[in-house]
Amino acid sequence: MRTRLSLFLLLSLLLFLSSCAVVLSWKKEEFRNCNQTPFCKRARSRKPGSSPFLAADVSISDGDLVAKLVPREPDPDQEDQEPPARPLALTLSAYRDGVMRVKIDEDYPPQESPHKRRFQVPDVIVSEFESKKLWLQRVSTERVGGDEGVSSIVYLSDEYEGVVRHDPFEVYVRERSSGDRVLSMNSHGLFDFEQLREKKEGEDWEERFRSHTDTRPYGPQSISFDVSFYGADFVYGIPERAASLALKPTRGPGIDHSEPYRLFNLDVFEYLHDSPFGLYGAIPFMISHGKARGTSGFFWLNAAEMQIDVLGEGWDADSGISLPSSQKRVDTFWMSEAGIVDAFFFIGPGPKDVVKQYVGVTGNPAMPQLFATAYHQCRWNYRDEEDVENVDAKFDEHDIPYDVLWLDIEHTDGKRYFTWDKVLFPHPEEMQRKLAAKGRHMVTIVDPHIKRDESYHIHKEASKNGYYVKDASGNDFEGWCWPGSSSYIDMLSPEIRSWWADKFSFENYVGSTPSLYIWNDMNEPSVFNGPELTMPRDALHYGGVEHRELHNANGYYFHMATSDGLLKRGNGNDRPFVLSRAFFPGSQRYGAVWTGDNTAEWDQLRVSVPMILTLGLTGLSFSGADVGGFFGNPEPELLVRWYQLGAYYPFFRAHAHQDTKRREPWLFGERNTELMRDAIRTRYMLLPFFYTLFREANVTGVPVVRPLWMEFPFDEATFDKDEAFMVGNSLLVQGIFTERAKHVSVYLPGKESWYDLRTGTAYLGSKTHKLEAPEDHVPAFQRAGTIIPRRDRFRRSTTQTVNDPYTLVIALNSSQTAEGELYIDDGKSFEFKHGAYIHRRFVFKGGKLTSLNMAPATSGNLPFKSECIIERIIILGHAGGPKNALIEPGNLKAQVEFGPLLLQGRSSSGVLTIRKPGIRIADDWTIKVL
Ligand code: NBV
Repeated sequence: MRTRLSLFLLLSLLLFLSSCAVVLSWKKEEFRNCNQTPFCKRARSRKPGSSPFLAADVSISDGDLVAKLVPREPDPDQEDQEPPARPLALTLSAYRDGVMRVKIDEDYPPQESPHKRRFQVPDVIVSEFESKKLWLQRVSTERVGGDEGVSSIVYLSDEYEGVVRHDPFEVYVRERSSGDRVLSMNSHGLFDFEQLREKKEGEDWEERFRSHTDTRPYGPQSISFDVSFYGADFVYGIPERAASLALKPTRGPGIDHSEPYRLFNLDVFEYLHDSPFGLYGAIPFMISHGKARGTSGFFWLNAAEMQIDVLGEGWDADSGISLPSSQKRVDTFWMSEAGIVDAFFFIGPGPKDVVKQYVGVTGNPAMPQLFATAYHQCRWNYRDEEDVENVDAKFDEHDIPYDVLWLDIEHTDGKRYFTWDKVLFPHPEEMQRKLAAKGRHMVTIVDPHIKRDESYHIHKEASKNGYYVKDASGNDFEGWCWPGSSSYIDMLSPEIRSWWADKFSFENYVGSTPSLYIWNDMNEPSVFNGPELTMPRDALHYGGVEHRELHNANGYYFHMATSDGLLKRGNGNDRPFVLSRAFFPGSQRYGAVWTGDNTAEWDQLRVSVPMILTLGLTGLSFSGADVGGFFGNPEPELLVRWYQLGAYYPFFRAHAHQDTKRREPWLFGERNTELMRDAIRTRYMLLPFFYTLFREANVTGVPVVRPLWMEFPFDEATFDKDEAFMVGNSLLVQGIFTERAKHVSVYLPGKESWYDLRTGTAYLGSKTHKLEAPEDHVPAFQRAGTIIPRRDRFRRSTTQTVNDPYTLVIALNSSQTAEGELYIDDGKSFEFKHGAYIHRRFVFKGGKLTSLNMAPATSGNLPFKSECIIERIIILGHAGGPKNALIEPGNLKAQVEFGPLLLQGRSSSGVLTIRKPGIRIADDWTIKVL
């Protein structure tokens, strides 16, 4: 008996170690490529023009255009093609603000109740979106050429209309005045829809990959179609992957063996820095941009595995299809394993319009607490309470501000989340209180795999209540993860989510305090012994939904339930902070994301920029990459450069794998400590600016960091740039991505000048500047015509800064004008939703700076008071040499100095400074320089 037990333990250990080995390096063979993925292979082999559908019975019903997609006779040349059995139902709806939606599903006759309905992802589209629906009244018909040329047309807005061409079937948006197309679907006749059907005799629906078998009880059900973006030079979006911002073609002349862009949430270890392979999250939203037309977007709400090809110019040369439009375009091809077509066409026409249209559907990014926008210190793992205390003390000793200390999986009792290792963390509440006394917060990790251990309360309740995801035979699905044998809570069910949310109450999460927030990792979900390290596709969720249909939204639901837990814990008035690794459209409503397990390499530092920019374009404005690189040991120079760049990431956190050497900022000699301190302080100094941008993202969806073309949409030189980025509309940051760089080239867009953030030196726009690469910062420039609010006093954490004065940095343009904003609230509650905030607009014009109230009178009735004053106004690029400043109301005088100024320890020239104007941030005032 004993030997049997030891043998079992040994085997378990071996299995565990082998799974660890698997997880410690990127193994291509672990993951499927398109050829090994039958639906992708089938779809990719289809020929343009092979779509078997045509549109019929077009009419208006309930304010929508409805039609049937009727199968055409099968093409005798395409032998393997399954003839479509029944018609499909198409619904086209129009929404205010430039959105058209097209849904295509099976057309179930009312008397026929199929044993399986295709999955439509619930809980993503926000309820306000429905209220924007335009009730279509009529459909007109257009005939070009013979009967085949019939199209049905509906009104979308005064400028645009939606068109359904009948045969061949095609849907597009076009400009009413010019007839120019904006976006189209199925213009190349690649639309296909594998309908659910009975299994034929002898047919084998099972799919095998490595040692795994997918039973596929419902057989083939994939969907694919082509989408064209007109007037486009480039397409962007569809995260997550480590690749360039402008998506490179994956198919077409001269492109051999490229994989399509994959959207399938996976736990990918040591990912490569330039690959179309999909990582932890999936947002099937693509944006196009071009000089001719501007910007448009296409979003497919579907949570199954997706693969997308960007088709290189000439890909359709011998297809015999020629589009009626002569506009330049980018063609793409979308394939999904299951679900329905629920597609959104975003008309733009500007980059910010498209992002707004997208968040109009999927929700605005949450407003983070102030502390969350500051610097976070993480490592796998801070060992014990003493370690936490020491690290915390060292930050103070070295005068480095930080706001949050993180605990990874080792803080738990045997990877049972919501518990503490009693030896290492015997006094968790006291530990958190000590941090809180310095205004600091703590984050602990809560992963989705639940240890199957009868003495673990979460497991006991979940198994008793039937809250786990089931395997294909209906038993609790069991997989292998950190705690050993584990099961996974089925977050698709609202009841189960609510149960999970209750686990975050202070009574249930013993040892948690109000300053503790949460980190969700492994929620793709990661299953060490599962196919491609995830859950089998035939596992079953609430309502009989197959995991294949839901997979990409799995982490989203987990994130949602966790965030709801923190909301409940704080009685709805404490803004949750939850960092998630997996994501889906809508995740922006629940918190931040990060780019997972990167490596301490220069190329990975470089790719962090396009990765974060892409996330921002697709709604996820609060994101960052592990500063320093998760795997491996960065050389001090790389670590310092990563801090210098990371200080501008929306989410700024240092993190490291448990096998790496310790790398807190004070461990690499005085000079490096100084450099890292300086980088972190730059972030703290700019926090008022960042927080204002987070609010902008919260209201509009426009991301905190932006590709250059979002701010300079007509400057073609910016369209494929992804080594530099904008913070808001005012700052341009250029990373340094090579070792011992002597020089760095920076392209400064636009006609106006730019001011070096440190020295105030002006540089001309529309020019590439070759600059010396400074050791002590990465180049950052303030755009002429903007005003940036700062706080220049250094404290231990943001909590201590609430009463600190502000500095305004005014960068004048060639007409001697500038504008900027400042948003402030209590930094933690939801009272801002009821008007408890200050939002000022600063305008410098005609030698006068004016502070205007931006908070609408109707914004609510809760006041927010601040006695904070402005202690300094710095004016860059002033033409004259004024001596005085006159402040109104009060007719007060303030001193003006002209000449060198210490900007962050460096001397600059030609700067005008108004010291101690003594004005309050909350008031209306003007300052005239005379
Ligand atoms: O929880 C441990 C790590 C975590 O530190 C990291 O940030 C996650 O991305 N986690 C992955 C699991 C294991 C990684 C090898």
